Amino acid sequence: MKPLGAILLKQDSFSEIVMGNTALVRAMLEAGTRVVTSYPGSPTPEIATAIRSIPKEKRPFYFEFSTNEKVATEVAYGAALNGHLSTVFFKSVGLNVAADTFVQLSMMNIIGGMVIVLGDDPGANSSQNEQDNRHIAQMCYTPVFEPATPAEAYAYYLEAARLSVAKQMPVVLRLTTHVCHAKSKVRFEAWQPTEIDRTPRFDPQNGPYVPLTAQVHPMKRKALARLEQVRQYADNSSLNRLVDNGNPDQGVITMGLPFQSLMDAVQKAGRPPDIFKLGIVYPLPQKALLNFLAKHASVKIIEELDDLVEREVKALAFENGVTTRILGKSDLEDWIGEYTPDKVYDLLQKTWPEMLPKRPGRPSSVLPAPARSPQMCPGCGHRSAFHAIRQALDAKAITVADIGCHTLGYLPPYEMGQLLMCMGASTGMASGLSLFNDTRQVIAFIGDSTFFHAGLPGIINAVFNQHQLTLILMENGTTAMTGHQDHAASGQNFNEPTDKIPVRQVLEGLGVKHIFEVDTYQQAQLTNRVKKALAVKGFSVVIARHPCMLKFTRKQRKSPNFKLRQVAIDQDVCNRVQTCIQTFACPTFQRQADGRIAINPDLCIGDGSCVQTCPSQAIDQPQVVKTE
Ligand SMILES: Cc1ncc(C[n+]2csc(CCOP(=O)(O)OP(=O)(O)O)c2C)c(N)n1
Repeated sequence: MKPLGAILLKQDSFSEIVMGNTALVRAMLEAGTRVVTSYPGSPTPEIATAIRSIPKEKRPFYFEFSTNEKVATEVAYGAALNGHLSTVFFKSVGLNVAADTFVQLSMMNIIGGMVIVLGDDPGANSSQNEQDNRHIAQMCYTPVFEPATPAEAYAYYLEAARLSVAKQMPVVLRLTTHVCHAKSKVRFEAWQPTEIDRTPRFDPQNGPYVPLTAQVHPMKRKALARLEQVRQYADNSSLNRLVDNGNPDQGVITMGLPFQSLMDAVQKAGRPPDIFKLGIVYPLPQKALLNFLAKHASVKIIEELDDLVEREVKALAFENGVTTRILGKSDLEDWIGEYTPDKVYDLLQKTWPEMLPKRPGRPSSVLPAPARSPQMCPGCGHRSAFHAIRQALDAKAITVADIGCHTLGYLPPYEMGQLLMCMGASTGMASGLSLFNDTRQVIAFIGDSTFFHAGLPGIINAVFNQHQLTLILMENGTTAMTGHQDHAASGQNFNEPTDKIPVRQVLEGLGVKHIFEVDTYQQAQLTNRVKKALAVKGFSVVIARHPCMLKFTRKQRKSPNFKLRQVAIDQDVCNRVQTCIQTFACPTFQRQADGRIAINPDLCIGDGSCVQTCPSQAIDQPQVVKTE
């Protein structure tokens, strides 16, 4: 089988089974996209994986992971002003970070065109909420396309790019988790690489680009006028389509994943409803929808998360005197979670009980998959850190988490990180918790990617306003949580090696006076340094450093000289106090039926960070167990 990069670069038309995220990359090539930027976050990082599969010298566009979503949006916007079609992609909550820039885009003449690929996450599969970003796009007068399958992700990107270039406006391609990650057959068109135009074409005459005072209203008028043009375009676009089942009584308006689920459910319907599938979810095709309403006695709106389409369709019907019965969300659960085939089946059944039989319950012989709680990897430096830091804290200490692998410190037995908000929020929240507080220690955590992403302002604030807290900077050299993307202190960007921006020097530059550094495997030393940091008057930082062991061992295992080492338990010495399980909690340690503790050979990576944690010294230093 050909490598993915070679498949993506094929010049003839072809079909392939691919993930939605991969299909997008081919669409970027075909559309002539020249600049792509991102900050990692599920469900979109595999777009970068597919980009990486194309050798750099054959990639007809520039790609970077920027320091955060706002910067990524600005880089893509700047490139578009030079005439390059550009794309920025990130996860749902990334739009909050990018928002200050994103809200301005619709007022600008984006000469090269710009597609914003948004990975929304109904179900909160890997996000701290399930925000519906259609709201934000509406607030910003920006069209939103929503595909339902990988094939549509490909086709809709191409159309979004065409529209964006034609109207010189931003267009959002809103994906949801299962459209990004689903795999299905996609037919790709032929493609010819074209020469990159290296003339910087920025011209202020193409603007205005400075939205100040008198300029704001004309610029806003332009944004609204463009949106109106897109409304008319939406009415004629084949991205909105009718599935005509010849049913004048019942119709459904839906889009995206709920459409796929609905198509599944209606297979069992005696008399299926007509379906209006929206591909452009903002602005809505008003004439086509009015026509659909007028032709049906009752219309159900099946939309994941919030009721945006429902409200607009109801308003449309009201304004036009249409008396069709419009059925929207009926209870709280309709606002929550993904619209899976089962959920949509039940919704349809509840709306029109005669249409479908009730869904049979799960046979008692089929057990649900056991719930697995998330946990840190064997050898994770964060585990050693939590184990050691716990010893330095009073029982009443307040511990504030940030987002990253270290968030898992909130789990038992570590129970560190009693509150969590969003990226970069830990130092600010901890600063607030330190006010009028002379009795409880306050410590905050932050990962190194988050430090650069959104952590710096909180730290500057803590220095500037002299807050009394200790920040633990968990430096593992990578953005571990989202799949090991490089960041400013990794010594490597997406394209090439770079100078590291050392976190210590950044902290010094920001005016942090009390900085302690330690490798997290040196647990006693770490406990000690945290105690010292807590004793400082004012703001202090402990850099708790250890490479991400998942990344490190993956690399090691590829070496021809790799030798697998593992620890062992000396059963004669072990007195079964179970510190390894109860307190250190590396998943490698497993309790046997007879009460003995064993090492799981599939998990132990032989890092030996556990050896120091056993009070009876029953864990032997790692020894070679296998040579590959
Ligand atoms: C605004 C925003 N963008 C992206 C993400 C996805 N995300 C979760 S944690 C994280 C960073 C993790 O890296 P780091 O701070 O270095 O911590 P580590 O996982 O390496 O411990 C990212 C990018 C997010 N939650 N919010």
